[in-house]
Amino acid sequence: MERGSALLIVDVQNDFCPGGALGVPDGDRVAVPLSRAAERFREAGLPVFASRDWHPAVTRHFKEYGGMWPPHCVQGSTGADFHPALSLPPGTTVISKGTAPDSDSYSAFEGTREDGATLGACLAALGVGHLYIGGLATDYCVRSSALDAVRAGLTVTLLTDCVAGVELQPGDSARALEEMAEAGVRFATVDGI
Ligand code: VGL
Ligand code: ZN
Repeated sequence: MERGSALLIVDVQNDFCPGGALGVPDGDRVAVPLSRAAERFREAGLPVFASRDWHPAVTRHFKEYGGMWPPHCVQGSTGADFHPALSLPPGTTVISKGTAPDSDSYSAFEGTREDGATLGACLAALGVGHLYIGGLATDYCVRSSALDAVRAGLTVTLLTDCVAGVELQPGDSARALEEMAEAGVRFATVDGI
């Protein structure tokens, strides 16, 4: 958590938690450690970003329109709200993604702040060189965001005690972790940073 670090909390939303439209096993268990991480970043004066999956009601991301997922995280729905156990410090920047009706947009780097600025532009403007990432889901949006962060030239640390995977196929999360490691992503736990 040196100067130039930032935290990205990926998609800790009701629909990705048990009982939600696309419940990730143990998805709710990342909320508490990520809240702790966010508080530590805030105390250190470091930026915190929280992405949210933010889909229109009709999108090719959903099964009924040719995609692979049941409807989830529809803009303005309760399922799209951040999980109640996730506490975001004042000043957290929300990044919305998946708003285009014709793409999956798994990566938070395809998302934008309320004023339309991309995540990449926000990070660059703040001089962020090291991005810490946790959230949901390991095998989709976390994976995709971490790989994009590496491609953007950032040092990336994945908080391994703050992620959970969809696991459509058993082993998907483990494979995603391997892929991230090969790309140069570092691994740490919240208490180790
Ligand atoms: C996600 C599946 C569909 C994610 C989003 O946030 O990982 N997964 N949409
Ligand atoms: Zn989605």
